[in-house]
Amino acid sequence: MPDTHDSAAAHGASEGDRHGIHATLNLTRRSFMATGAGAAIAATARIPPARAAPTGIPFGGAIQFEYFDDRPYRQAFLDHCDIVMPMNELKFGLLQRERGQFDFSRSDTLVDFARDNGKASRGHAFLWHSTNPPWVDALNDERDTESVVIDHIERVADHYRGRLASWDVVNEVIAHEPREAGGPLRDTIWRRNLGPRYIPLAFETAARADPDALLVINDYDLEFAGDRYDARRAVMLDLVRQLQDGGLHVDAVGCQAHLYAHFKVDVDALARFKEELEGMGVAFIVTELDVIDFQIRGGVEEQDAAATVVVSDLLDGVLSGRPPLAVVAWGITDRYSWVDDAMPHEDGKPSRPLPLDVDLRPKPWYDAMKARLLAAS
Ligand code: 9MR
Repeated sequence: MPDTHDSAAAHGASEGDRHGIHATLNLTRRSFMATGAGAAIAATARIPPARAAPTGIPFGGAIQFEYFDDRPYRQAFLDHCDIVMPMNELKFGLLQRERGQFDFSRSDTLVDFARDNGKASRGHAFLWHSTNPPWVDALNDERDTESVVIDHIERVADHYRGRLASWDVVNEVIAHEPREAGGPLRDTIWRRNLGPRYIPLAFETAARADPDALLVINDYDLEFAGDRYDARRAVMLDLVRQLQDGGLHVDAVGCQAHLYAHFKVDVDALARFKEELEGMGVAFIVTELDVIDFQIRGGVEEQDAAATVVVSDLLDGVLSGRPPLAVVAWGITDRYSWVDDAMPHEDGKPSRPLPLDVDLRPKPWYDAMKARLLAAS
């Protein structure tokens, strides 16, 4: 999970920092693009065709293997979603716990469930800083790390070729506070051993391994109002530009949209960000929507009212310009979510992060969102 999500407010940057964005952007073209891993992909940007246009913007949910035996839970994905994707089961540490030994059993169960029921699915994620096995965290040699990246992406993409519509190629590569020393990229095992070139290396390998999957760069905190969020949007635009300069395809930017109910979405900045991406031929996808309401006082009514505002603001930004590829929620019901584990209410009141409550009843914000997605085809 984003390591310091809960302290986002504490990271509010000083005015002076704002001017440091580009000064700290150490992605020189040379270091960034030195992938050394074969021919570059054609530079033509492609906006993927909108999917399922006649029935609106596709809605999805992330499903978890550990709750798969809960039949009503499973059924809720079939009742509500066009896309059903594994939440955790395609992460590095779950697929390749031991080096060279791949276990696709859990992820296959979920991807097959989606496909057998006529649903699309998507992959999350080839490279992340979290949920890596101990042997990955112990890597310390550049060439060795490079071969691990290439081998993992090739094996996994190959296994799922034709079965996943898109892949989060890299996840959360931007530093939580990108203007701090060491930014703008997050310090990860991949960056430590390979430098920033691990990002184009991952995109190049993924494009070769599954040429038909849409390739997504996925991150959080891209939607709120404030200097740190402006900085994160700027870094994302720079990353996409540099990947394209190197001849690589980025099909879409994934906006996780873990929405703090007490924060303000910057609708205009989000719309502008999306428009800039569209200008570069890059689409937009909401990948991990949920509502984080631990700061909301009162009861269910207050929680749902705050959620309605923050989700509606997000949609105002996201639905301006071209339709997003999809909106995917990070779960489906409040029965199971990371939110209460990571950011519980002080008084022990349950969070209400997801489209359906614990009894699988739709929230008002979910009904409103579904109507807007349907109308936006
Ligand atoms: O919701 C996921 C939780 O079940 C896992 O334990 C955790 C660690 O793998 O990851 C959570 O999902 C994260 C996602 O992969 C990336 N963005 C933030 C999500 C919430 O932490």
